[in-house]
Amino acid sequence: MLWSPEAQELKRRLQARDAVVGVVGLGYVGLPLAVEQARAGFVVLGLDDNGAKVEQLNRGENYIPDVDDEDLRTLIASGKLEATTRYPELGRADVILVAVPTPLTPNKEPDLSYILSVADRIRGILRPGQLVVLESTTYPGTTDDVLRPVLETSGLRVGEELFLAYSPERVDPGNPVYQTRNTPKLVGGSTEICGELAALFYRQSLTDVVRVASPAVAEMAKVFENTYRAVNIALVNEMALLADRMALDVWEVLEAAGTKPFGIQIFQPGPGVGGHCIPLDPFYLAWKAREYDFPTRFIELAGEINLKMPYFVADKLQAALNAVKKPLNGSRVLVLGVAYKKDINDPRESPALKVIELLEDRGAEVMYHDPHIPVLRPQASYGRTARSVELDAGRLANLDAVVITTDHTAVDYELVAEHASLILDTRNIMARRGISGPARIVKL
Ligand code: SAJ
Repeated sequence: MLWSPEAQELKRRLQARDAVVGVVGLGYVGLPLAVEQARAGFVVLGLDDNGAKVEQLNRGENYIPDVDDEDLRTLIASGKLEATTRYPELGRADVILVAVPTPLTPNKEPDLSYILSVADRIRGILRPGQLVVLESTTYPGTTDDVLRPVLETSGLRVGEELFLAYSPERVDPGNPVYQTRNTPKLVGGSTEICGELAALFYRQSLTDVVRVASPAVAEMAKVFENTYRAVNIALVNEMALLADRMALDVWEVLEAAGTKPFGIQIFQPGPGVGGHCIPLDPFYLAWKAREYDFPTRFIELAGEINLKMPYFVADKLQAALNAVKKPLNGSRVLVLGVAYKKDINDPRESPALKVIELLEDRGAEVMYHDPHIPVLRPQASYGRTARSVELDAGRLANLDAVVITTDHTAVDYELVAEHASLILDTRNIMARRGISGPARIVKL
């Protein structure tokens, strides 16, 4: 393995930790990553197109719950970390990490526009001796077949003067145990030397770095991780649909199955699948597989079942109201929790938004309460601004139903059970809290 002078110089800088690290995209992946690299001793330059975020960061103000406020303030004050919107400043970075969104187009095709926009804007400032690492979740082949050609229009050759790798983010927002620092990190280099340099870089800040043969192996592993979740969540959701038909308690069935000490991982049924990963990433693989005449039926079926769940929730509520001779049309309903999962403040792709839309379409008067989301702004799946209402005895007593769509910890479920008349619990939180009434509680 022949190390070019540029590769040797970069290796030295990484080992001495006097390399400058650029992080493009300062969201729930990029900011924790930037903080981790700065804590490891690198000078870090964060880059984001959102000027307000950049100003907020440069004032030492944090906006990502998984980042410690004090850590950020200290790193900004010490000059170890700074943010900018100006791409030319990345010219001084020895390492450039790219953590930008990889959404889907309206007809569920990969949207690489963010990655391509970054590639187009950095290729002009690339210089010999830089390492570029893509972290965004994407289909196998993106790094070598899409990103590499754009970067090489700079005239720099990957593996000689320029180094390229893929290392998927594995951030589980809100996870109290696994954060950026202690989550094993896959690294696949476009060439052997690229892989060596990328692994060396991450080893300076993370506890467990796993080298794989190529970017495509790492890309495929990451998409598989999220496909695994989407398929298994869909499986328990299908069990919930079937158990409902059979008048069985799916939660009891799954709890029983979960007593098996080996060979099973129990997922939980719910109102649907939200977030910016699980509903989207598997379709990156499905799209790529079509190029090989390969129908990924598990992915399509999982998507179909998970998308059914908000409709099932609306039907369940309609039936529960019907049992007390109340039409859903005209009923006052409180949706409890609009974040896509518990104890976070992110409503993206949240199934609760679809539930609200369906209930309103069926004539219900819907309001929401979410302790982490005081204001719900218009977004892809939700057309207007709404404000979280307070949970109080008077309001609860004046409702026809409460639908628990997100099982946030910071909610007074006893108060809800005390004053509401009907609760549709799509997360089984009431049973988990040992609450059985006096409200009538219907489970998914
Ligand atoms: N959900 C269920 N039942 C379950 C688990 C989840 O209905 O048993 C729902 C959640 O309520 C949520 C959605 O699925 O709406 C996604 O849940 P998630 O826990 O996968 O949440 P994400 O997308 O924030 O995080 C995932 C990471 N989660 C875990 O590994 C636990 C991981 O797959 C990725 O690191 C991350 O997406 C990503 O960035 O790709």
